[in-house]
Amino acid sequence: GVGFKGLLRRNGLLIATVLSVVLGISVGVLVREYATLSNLDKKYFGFPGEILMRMLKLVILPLIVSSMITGVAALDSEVSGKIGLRAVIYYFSTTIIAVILGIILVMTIKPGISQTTEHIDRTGITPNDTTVDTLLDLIRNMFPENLVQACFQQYKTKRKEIQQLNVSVNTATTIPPLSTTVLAAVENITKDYKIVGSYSDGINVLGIIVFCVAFGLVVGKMGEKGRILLEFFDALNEATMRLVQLIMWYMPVGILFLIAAKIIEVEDWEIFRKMGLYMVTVLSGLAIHATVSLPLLFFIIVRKNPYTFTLGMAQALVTALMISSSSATLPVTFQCAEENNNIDKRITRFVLPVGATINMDGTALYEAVAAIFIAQLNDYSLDVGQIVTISITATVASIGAAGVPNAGLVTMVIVLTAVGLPANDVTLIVAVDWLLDRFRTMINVLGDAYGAAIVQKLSKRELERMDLISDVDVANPF
Ligand code: DAS
Repeated sequence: GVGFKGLLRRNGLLIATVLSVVLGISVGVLVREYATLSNLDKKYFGFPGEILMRMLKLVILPLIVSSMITGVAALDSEVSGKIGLRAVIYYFSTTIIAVILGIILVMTIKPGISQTTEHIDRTGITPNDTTVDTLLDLIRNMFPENLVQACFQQYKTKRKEIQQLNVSVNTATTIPPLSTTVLAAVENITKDYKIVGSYSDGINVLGIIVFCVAFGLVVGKMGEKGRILLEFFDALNEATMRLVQLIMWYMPVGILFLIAAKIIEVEDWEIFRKMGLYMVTVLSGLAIHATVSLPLLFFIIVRKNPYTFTLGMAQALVTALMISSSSATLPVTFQCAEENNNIDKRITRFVLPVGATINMDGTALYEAVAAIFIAQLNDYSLDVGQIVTISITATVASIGAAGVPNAGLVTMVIVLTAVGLPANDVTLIVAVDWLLDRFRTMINVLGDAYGAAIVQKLSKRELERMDLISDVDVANPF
């Protein structure tokens, strides 16, 4: 009846996307088992998926610029200050909750105890300047010297080194001793900061956000004179969101090939048995955070059914699961938050881009678990002080991680060096990172969406007051 048809129409795209995931996995498994594909064919398999990633990344820049500027300008500075503060308090508290959950789980399940690796002499790595450097660079990234360069500079991101790390796991029969190569490679990635902080595959997101907040505040105060700018960026936002709707129709196709190619490409499935308990620890932490901690906080503050809200975000969650990038999922997160969950544009435009860059509950939980797992692997007993250090550095590292694939893996070096753990065990973690990254990215996106709903609820008075005066206030384009 109407019900089913209505459901199909409303969720048609979501159903098609989920079907394409299932189809993609089965095609991937079938091709792996029964087809001998040349490297060339394997590359072709991934091509439609790569096109999807590129389309989503392409709209990140106009989307962030237009939504941040209009979002900030629509709120006067006092209100945007309050909303920003609420958002930051939410980000910190949910991230800390995630880290504590992760530490409790890894200390009880103890995944690292069961698997022993030969003792690797910890040549007493002392916390080096990586942590401080990364923090300084994070701040440095917020003030790009040149906006054009920040918007369009193409980086060679260091994902290649991570792939090499992968290779070293597959080929190495034993975990390499504290080899300078691995340590140097991972440190080199961190030093390069192409992933840490804010570079999401070609644009410096954090730098652009800081500029847009300042610019939006100034334009919002220009009254009639600023109107032309506000209307321009509002139209740009509208146009970009329409573009996103078109991209979303291509999504099922792109996702099918993306996941199929990934299944075909992965060589070593053996590692999943070896790292099984570790993965269970991470995945159960993420699951509890997503189904208990966040919904509880949501229910206490928003007083609505959190699971309906999560269902409204499903398209964005599946996207995040498939492309492991919060930044590239941002267009879909906007779409779901505004269309399905009716969150006020004045909130989403302001908090979603910031959340996608600095609010990563999944990543923080993952880094705390991985660090303690590595300590267990090396039967390296951590004292309370080091546990506290891990929770702080995991939080900072998750803020420092950009919304791109593998970012959480790279910033984990900060956590490891902070407690003097051998960073070379990262090679073990790397081998399963491509799968765990998807799930932690999904939780990152869910945390951002919940944040928008919670901040909106906490800002109800300000928004209502603005609705009252907005009829007279010409500068407000909404
Ligand atoms: N993939 C990152 C993201 O987009 C998360 C991570 O790497 O930890 O959120």
